[in-house]
Formats: sequence, C-alpha cells, structure tokens
Amino acid sequence: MTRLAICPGSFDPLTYGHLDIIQRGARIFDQIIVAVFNNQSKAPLFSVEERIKLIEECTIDLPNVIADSSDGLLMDYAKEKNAQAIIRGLRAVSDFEYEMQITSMNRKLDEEIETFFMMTNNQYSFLSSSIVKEVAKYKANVSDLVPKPVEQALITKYK
Ligand code: COD
Repeated sequence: MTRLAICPGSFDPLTYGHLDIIQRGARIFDQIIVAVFNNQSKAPLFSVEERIKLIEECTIDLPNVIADSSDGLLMDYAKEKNAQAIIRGLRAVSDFEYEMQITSMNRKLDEEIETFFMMTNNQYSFLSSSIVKEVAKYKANVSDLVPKPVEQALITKYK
C-alpha cells in the first residue's frame, strides 16, 4: 500500500520552514501532496496558481512530492485522495492551541486519517510567511528565509 500524506497550508509563500517539513515528510511517506488551501483568516499575497508554481520549483529535487490545491474542506480532499495522514509543522507553544483546534475538528470529520506533527528545525522556529512578507515589503534581504524562486517572486511582487 502506498503511504500518502497531505501537507496542507496557505504557503503564501513557501518558506524554508515549510520546505524543511516537506523534506522530512518525504523521507517517511511514499508520496506527499503539498496542498494549497485558503485560510479564511488570511488575505493572500500570491494567487493559488503562483503558490503552486513556487512549491513545484522548490521541490523539483523531491520526486515523491507534488503540489496541488483545493477550495474545499481539508478532510474531504484527503479522503478523495485516499490519504492516510496529514502532516503539520509545530513551531512554538502558540501553534499548539490552533493546531489542537483544527485537528480535533478534522478528527470529528474523519477518524481514520491521522495527523502527524513535526517539530520545526530550531533554525526556523520563528519563521513564518507573514514575517517574510513584512520584511520583503521593505526590501530587506530574505535569502536565508526562503528558497531562491520565492525570493525572486517577492522582489517582483514588491517592485
Ligand atoms: N517551521 C515548521 N513548520 C512551519 C513553519 C516553520 N517555520 N512555518 C509554517 N509551518 C507549518 C505550519 O505549522 C503548518 O503546519 C504548515 O507549515 C503550513 O503553514 P501555513 O501557515 O502556510 O498554513 P496555515 O496554517 O494557514 O494552513 C491552514 C489550513 C489552510 C490548512 C486550514 O485553514 C485548512 O485546513 N483550510 C481548509 C478548510 C478546512 O478544512 N477547514 C477546516 C479546518 S478545522
């Protein structure tokens, strides 16, 4: 049986923190779908198509990783794909409460699909897409926070 995990998120845009979780997940699962969803509480900077393209460019060296999107419920999407697991990253205690909330709701929606949490690499524990956008907007250097294609896309966006 192919072990498939969904790595869901806004990815607006992908950071080295996201990439670290994706790379580690790809070593454990046979296949990973990095799925772009809209988070109701966030207004995106990049379109879904732009986010998918960036994920594809940054995971080109990971043959078992693909990028996709959905505008529905995460658990409906996971069921449709026959996924066994959801992968989420945890940075700090502040992430924990939010993750507990969405995981318990997701579990209510489907008890079979397990959520796996991976602790962030210490190096990225304070890294978020919001912080990256904030500093990129003021033309600060973000090359150690995001992969090259994302850095270029941010420069173009904030020109
Ligand atoms: N280090 C490690 N992990 C990180 C880092 C970092 N520096 N930065 C982010 N992550 C992790 C996050 O913890 C998360 O697991 C993942 O990477 C994606 O992060 P974001 O911020 O891009 O994505 P979110 O948290 O906005 O994603 C929320 C969803 C879009 C998944 C959620 O809103 C959702 O499921 N929407 C679909 C509709 C739905 O099903 N809603 C019901 C949920 S109850």
